[in-house]
Amino acid sequence: AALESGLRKAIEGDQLLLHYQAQVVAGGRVTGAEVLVRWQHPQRGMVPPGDFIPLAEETGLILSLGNWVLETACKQLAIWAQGRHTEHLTIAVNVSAQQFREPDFVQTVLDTIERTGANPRRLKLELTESLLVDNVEDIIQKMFALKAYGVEFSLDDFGIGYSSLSYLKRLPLNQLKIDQSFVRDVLIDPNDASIAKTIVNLAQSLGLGVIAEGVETDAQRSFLADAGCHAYQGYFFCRPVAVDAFEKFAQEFD
Ligand code: G
Ligand code: G
Ligand code: MN
Ligand code: NA
Repeated sequence: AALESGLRKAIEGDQLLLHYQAQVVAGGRVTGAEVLVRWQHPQRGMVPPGDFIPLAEETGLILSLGNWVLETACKQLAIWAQGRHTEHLTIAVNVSAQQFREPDFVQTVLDTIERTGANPRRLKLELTESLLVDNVEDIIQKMFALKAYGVEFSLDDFGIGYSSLSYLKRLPLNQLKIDQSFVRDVLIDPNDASIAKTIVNLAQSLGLGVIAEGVETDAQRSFLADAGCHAYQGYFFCRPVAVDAFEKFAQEFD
Protein backbone atom coordinates (compact mmCIF):
# COMPACT_ATOMS: atom_id res chain seq x y z
CA ALA A 1 0.00 0.00 0.00
CA ALA A 2 2.91 2.31 0.76
CA LEU A 3 4.37 1.47 -2.59
CA GLU A 4 1.03 2.12 -4.26
CA SER A 5 0.64 5.61 -2.84
CA GLY A 6 4.31 6.21 -3.61
CA LEU A 7 3.72 5.22 -7.22
CA ARG A 8 0.69 7.46 -7.44
CA LYS A 9 2.83 10.36 -6.24
CA ALA A 10 5.60 9.42 -8.64
CA ILE A 11 3.21 9.61 -11.59
CA GLU A 12 1.69 12.90 -10.47
CA GLY A 13 5.04 14.37 -9.50
CA ASP A 14 8.30 14.20 -11.35
CA GLN A 15 9.80 10.88 -10.22
CA LEU A 16 9.32 8.98 -13.45
CA LEU A 17 11.74 9.18 -16.31
CA LEU A 18 12.28 7.46 -19.60
CA HIS A 19 15.34 5.62 -20.75
CA TYR A 20 15.90 5.22 -24.46
CA GLN A 21 17.26 2.03 -25.99
CA ALA A 22 18.50 2.31 -29.56
CA GLN A 23 16.96 0.30 -32.38
CA VAL A 24 19.53 -0.17 -35.12
CA VAL A 25 19.72 -1.60 -38.62
CA ALA A 26 22.56 -3.17 -40.60
CA GLY A 27 25.68 -1.03 -40.49
CA GLY A 28 24.75 0.32 -37.08
CA ARG A 29 22.47 3.12 -38.23
CA VAL A 30 20.03 4.09 -35.48
CA THR A 31 16.40 4.26 -36.61
CA GLY A 32 14.96 5.17 -33.22
CA ALA A 33 14.51 4.02 -29.66
CA GLU A 34 12.26 2.02 -27.41
CA VAL A 35 11.38 3.99 -24.29
CA LEU A 36 11.53 2.16 -20.97
CA VAL A 37 10.11 3.79 -17.87
CA ARG A 38 12.14 4.22 -14.68
CA TRP A 39 11.09 5.34 -11.21
CA GLN A 40 13.56 7.54 -9.39
CA HIS A 41 12.41 6.92 -5.86
CA PRO A 42 13.58 9.56 -3.33
CA GLN A 43 14.72 6.86 -0.86
CA ARG A 44 15.05 3.63 -2.82
CA GLY A 45 16.88 5.12 -5.78
CA MET A 46 16.22 3.82 -9.27
CA VAL A 47 13.38 1.28 -9.13
CA PRO A 48 13.31 -0.97 -12.21
CA PRO A 49 9.99 -1.40 -14.06
CA GLY A 50 9.78 -5.08 -13.14
CA ASP A 51 9.26 -3.89 -9.53
CA PHE A 52 6.40 -1.48 -10.23
CA ILE A 53 4.74 -2.25 -13.59
CA PRO A 54 2.97 -5.30 -12.10
CA LEU A 55 1.73 -3.14 -9.20
CA ALA A 56 0.64 -0.49 -11.67
CA GLU A 57 -1.31 -3.15 -13.58
CA GLU A 58 -2.99 -4.45 -10.42
CA THR A 59 -4.02 -1.04 -9.16
CA GLY A 60 -5.05 0.50 -12.46
CA LEU A 61 -2.29 3.09 -12.11
CA ILE A 62 -0.95 1.72 -15.39
CA LEU A 63 -3.47 3.98 -17.14
CA SER A 64 -2.07 7.25 -15.80
CA LEU A 65 1.48 5.89 -15.99
CA GLY A 66 0.89 4.90 -19.61
CA ASN A 67 -0.49 8.34 -20.41
CA TRP A 68 2.60 9.95 -18.89
CA VAL A 69 4.91 7.74 -20.94
CA LEU A 70 3.00 8.44 -24.15
CA GLU A 71 2.93 12.19 -23.52
CA THR A 72 6.64 12.31 -22.68
CA ALA A 73 7.57 10.25 -25.74
CA CYS A 74 5.43 12.43 -28.03
CA LYS A 75 6.97 15.61 -26.62
CA GLN A 76 10.39 14.15 -27.41
CA LEU A 77 9.31 13.31 -30.96
CA ALA A 78 8.19 16.92 -31.43
CA ILE A 79 11.60 18.14 -30.22
CA TRP A 80 13.44 15.71 -32.50
CA ALA A 81 11.35 16.81 -35.47
CA GLN A 82 13.12 20.19 -35.21
CA GLY A 83 16.64 18.79 -35.52
CA ARG A 84 18.39 17.86 -38.76
CA HIS A 85 20.11 14.91 -37.07
CA THR A 86 17.07 13.69 -35.16
CA GLU A 87 14.04 14.29 -37.37
CA HIS A 88 14.03 10.71 -38.71
CA LEU A 89 14.10 9.02 -35.29
CA THR A 90 11.14 6.90 -34.17
CA ILE A 91 9.99 6.09 -30.65
CA ALA A 92 8.50 2.74 -29.63
CA VAL A 93 6.22 2.89 -26.60
CA ASN A 94 5.14 -0.17 -24.60
CA VAL A 95 1.38 -0.24 -24.25
CA SER A 96 -0.16 -2.57 -21.70
CA ALA A 97 -3.21 -4.61 -22.65
CA GLN A 98 -5.23 -2.81 -19.99
CA GLN A 99 -4.37 0.55 -21.51
CA PHE A 100 -5.19 -0.56 -25.05
CA ARG A 101 -8.56 -1.96 -23.93
CA GLU A 102 -9.71 1.41 -22.55
CA PRO A 103 -12.66 2.61 -24.64
CA ASP A 104 -11.05 6.02 -25.20
CA PHE A 105 -7.54 4.74 -25.97
CA VAL A 106 -7.58 5.81 -29.62
CA GLN A 107 -8.79 9.30 -28.75
CA THR A 108 -6.20 9.60 -25.98
CA VAL A 109 -3.39 8.79 -28.40
CA LEU A 110 -4.72 11.17 -31.06
CA ASP A 111 -5.17 13.96 -28.50
CA THR A 112 -1.62 13.43 -27.25
CA ILE A 113 -0.21 13.57 -30.78
CA GLU A 114 -2.19 16.73 -31.50
CA ARG A 115 -1.28 18.46 -28.23
CA THR A 116 2.44 17.71 -28.48
CA GLY A 117 2.87 18.19 -32.22
CA ALA A 118 4.46 14.75 -32.65
CA ASN A 119 4.51 13.17 -36.10
CA PRO A 120 2.31 10.06 -35.74
CA ARG A 121 4.46 8.30 -38.35
CA ARG A 122 7.37 8.36 -35.93
CA LEU A 123 5.33 6.70 -33.16
CA LYS A 124 5.35 2.94 -32.81
CA LEU A 125 3.21 1.15 -30.24
CA GLU A 126 4.52 -2.14 -28.84
CA LEU A 127 1.69 -4.51 -28.05
CA THR A 128 1.97 -7.95 -26.50
CA GLU A 129 0.20 -11.15 -27.34
CA SER A 130 -1.67 -10.91 -24.00
CA LEU A 131 -3.87 -8.38 -25.79
CA LEU A 132 -5.22 -11.11 -28.03
CA VAL A 133 -6.94 -13.22 -25.38
CA ASP A 134 -10.33 -11.63 -25.89
CA ASN A 135 -12.32 -9.06 -27.83
CA VAL A 136 -9.91 -9.17 -30.73
CA GLU A 137 -12.38 -7.39 -33.01
CA ASP A 138 -12.19 -4.32 -30.79
CA ILE A 139 -8.38 -4.48 -30.79
CA ILE A 140 -8.25 -4.72 -34.58
CA GLN A 141 -10.64 -1.81 -34.96
CA LYS A 142 -8.55 0.38 -32.67
CA MET A 143 -5.38 -0.54 -34.50
CA PHE A 144 -6.89 0.40 -37.86
CA ALA A 145 -8.13 3.69 -36.43
CA LEU A 146 -4.61 4.63 -35.31
CA LYS A 147 -2.96 3.21 -38.40
CA ALA A 148 -5.05 5.64 -40.46
CA TYR A 149 -3.03 8.42 -38.83
CA GLY A 150 0.28 6.70 -39.53
CA VAL A 151 0.89 5.16 -36.11
CA GLU A 152 2.81 1.87 -36.37
CA PHE A 153 2.53 -1.35 -34.37
CA SER A 154 5.07 -3.90 -33.25
CA LEU A 155 4.18 -7.19 -31.56
CA ASP A 156 6.52 -7.35 -28.55
CA ASP A 157 7.97 -10.47 -26.91
CA PHE A 158 6.77 -12.45 -29.90
CA GLY A 159 6.73 -16.20 -29.49
CA ILE A 160 6.41 -16.53 -25.73
CA GLY A 161 2.76 -15.71 -25.31
CA TYR A 162 -0.60 -16.77 -26.50
CA SER A 163 -0.37 -16.54 -30.25
CA SER A 164 -2.94 -17.72 -32.64
CA LEU A 165 -1.21 -17.33 -35.96
CA SER A 166 -4.56 -16.67 -37.61
CA TYR A 167 -4.71 -13.30 -35.87
CA LEU A 168 -1.39 -12.24 -37.29
CA LYS A 169 -2.76 -11.77 -40.77
CA ARG A 170 -5.74 -9.80 -39.49
CA LEU A 171 -3.89 -7.35 -37.28
CA PRO A 172 -2.48 -4.30 -39.07
CA LEU A 173 0.99 -4.88 -37.63
CA ASN A 174 4.19 -3.41 -39.01
CA GLN A 175 6.69 -5.54 -37.14
CA LEU A 176 7.27 -8.66 -35.06
CA LYS A 177 9.75 -8.37 -32.22
CA ILE A 178 11.64 -11.60 -31.52
CA ASP A 179 11.64 -12.17 -27.78
CA GLN A 180 15.03 -11.97 -26.11
CA SER A 181 14.62 -15.45 -24.62
CA PHE A 182 15.16 -16.86 -28.14
CA VAL A 183 18.05 -14.54 -28.91
CA ARG A 184 19.97 -15.29 -25.71
CA ASP A 185 20.96 -18.84 -26.67
CA VAL A 186 20.48 -18.58 -30.40
CA LEU A 187 24.06 -19.76 -30.98
CA ILE A 188 24.02 -22.71 -28.61
CA ASP A 189 20.45 -23.99 -28.54
CA PRO A 190 19.26 -25.39 -31.88
CA ASN A 191 15.62 -25.01 -30.81
CA ASP A 192 16.06 -21.29 -30.14
CA ALA A 193 17.87 -20.95 -33.45
CA SER A 194 14.97 -22.65 -35.25
CA ILE A 195 12.40 -20.50 -33.51
CA ALA A 196 14.27 -17.29 -34.31
CA LYS A 197 14.58 -18.29 -37.97
CA THR A 198 10.93 -19.29 -38.10
CA ILE A 199 9.82 -15.92 -36.73
CA VAL A 200 11.95 -14.14 -39.33
CA ASN A 201 10.44 -16.25 -42.12
CA LEU A 202 6.95 -15.77 -40.75
CA ALA A 203 7.41 -12.00 -40.68
CA GLN A 204 8.77 -12.02 -44.23
CA SER A 205 5.97 -14.12 -45.59
CA LEU A 206 3.37 -11.88 -43.95
CA GLY A 207 5.07 -8.77 -45.30
CA LEU A 208 6.05 -7.56 -41.83
CA GLY A 209 9.27 -6.13 -40.50
CA VAL A 210 11.15 -8.01 -37.81
CA ILE A 211 13.43 -6.84 -35.01
CA ALA A 212 15.41 -8.91 -32.53
CA GLU A 213 15.68 -7.79 -28.93
CA GLY A 214 18.30 -8.68 -26.35
CA VAL A 215 21.19 -8.84 -28.83
CA GLU A 216 24.29 -8.90 -26.64
CA THR A 217 27.06 -10.07 -28.97
CA ASP A 218 28.21 -9.53 -32.53
CA ALA A 219 27.96 -13.29 -33.11
CA GLN A 220 24.25 -13.18 -32.25
CA ARG A 221 23.76 -10.19 -34.55
CA SER A 222 25.58 -12.01 -37.34
CA PHE A 223 23.50 -15.17 -36.94
CA LEU A 224 20.31 -13.14 -37.04
CA ALA A 225 21.52 -11.22 -40.10
CA ASP A 226 22.19 -14.50 -41.91
CA ALA A 227 18.67 -15.58 -40.97
CA GLY A 228 17.33 -12.41 -42.62
CA CYS A 229 16.77 -10.21 -39.56
CA HIS A 230 18.29 -6.78 -40.12
CA ALA A 231 16.96 -4.74 -37.21
CA TYR A 232 18.20 -5.15 -33.67
CA GLN A 233 18.04 -3.91 -30.14
CA GLY A 234 20.28 -4.93 -27.25
CA TYR A 235 23.25 -4.29 -25.03
CA PHE A 236 25.65 -5.09 -27.89
CA PHE A 237 24.61 -1.80 -29.47
CA CYS A 238 23.47 0.34 -26.55
CA ARG A 239 21.90 -0.07 -23.12
CA PRO A 240 18.77 1.88 -22.25
CA VAL A 241 20.11 5.36 -21.40
CA ALA A 242 18.94 8.92 -20.73
CA VAL A 243 17.81 10.86 -23.76
CA ASP A 244 20.97 12.98 -24.16
CA ALA A 245 23.19 9.90 -24.13
CA PHE A 246 20.92 8.24 -26.67
CA GLU A 247 21.09 11.29 -28.96
CA LYS A 248 24.89 11.19 -28.83
CA PHE A 249 24.87 7.50 -29.68
CA ALA A 250 22.45 8.02 -32.58
CA GLN A 251 24.54 10.82 -34.06
CA GLU A 252 27.75 8.80 -34.12
CA PHE A 253 26.20 6.71 -36.86
CA ASP A 254 24.40 9.52 -38.62
O1 G B 1 14.46 -2.41 -18.76
P1 G B 1 13.41 -3.17 -18.63
O2 G B 1 13.72 -3.64 -17.23
O3 G B 1 13.21 -1.68 -18.78
O4 G B 1 11.79 -3.31 -18.65
C1 G B 1 11.17 -4.35 -17.99
C2 G B 1 9.75 -4.54 -18.42
O5 G B 1 8.98 -3.37 -18.16
C3 G B 1 9.61 -4.84 -19.91
O6 G B 1 8.71 -5.92 -20.02
C4 G B 1 9.01 -3.62 -20.48
O7 G B 1 8.16 -3.92 -21.57
C5 G B 1 8.22 -3.06 -19.30
N1 G B 1 8.09 -1.62 -19.47
C6 G B 1 9.07 -0.71 -19.51
N2 G B 1 8.57 0.52 -19.72
C7 G B 1 7.22 0.37 -19.84
C8 G B 1 6.15 1.29 -20.08
O8 G B 1 6.33 2.49 -20.28
N3 G B 1 4.89 0.77 -20.10
C9 G B 1 4.65 -0.56 -19.92
N4 G B 1 3.39 -0.98 -19.96
N5 G B 1 5.63 -1.45 -19.71
C10 G B 1 6.91 -0.99 -19.67
O1 G C 1 9.51 -6.55 -22.43
P1 G C 1 10.24 -5.54 -23.18
O2 G C 1 10.79 -6.20 -24.39
O3 G C 1 9.51 -4.28 -23.54
O4 G C 1 11.49 -5.03 -22.35
C1 G C 1 12.77 -5.05 -22.79
C2 G C 1 13.61 -5.43 -21.60
O5 G C 1 14.83 -6.03 -22.03
C3 G C 1 14.00 -4.27 -20.74
O6 G C 1 14.03 -4.73 -19.43
C4 G C 1 15.43 -3.97 -21.21
O7 G C 1 16.20 -3.29 -20.24
C5 G C 1 15.94 -5.37 -21.44
N1 G C 1 17.05 -5.48 -22.39
C6 G C 1 17.30 -4.69 -23.44
N2 G C 1 18.40 -5.11 -24.12
C7 G C 1 18.84 -6.20 -23.46
C8 G C 1 19.93 -7.09 -23.68
O8 G C 1 20.72 -6.99 -24.63
N3 G C 1 20.06 -8.11 -22.79
C9 G C 1 19.21 -8.30 -21.75
N4 G C 1 19.44 -9.33 -20.94
N5 G C 1 18.17 -7.48 -21.52
C10 G C 1 17.98 -6.44 -22.36
MN1 MN D 1 9.06 -3.69 -25.44
NA1 NA E 1 10.06 -7.29 -25.51
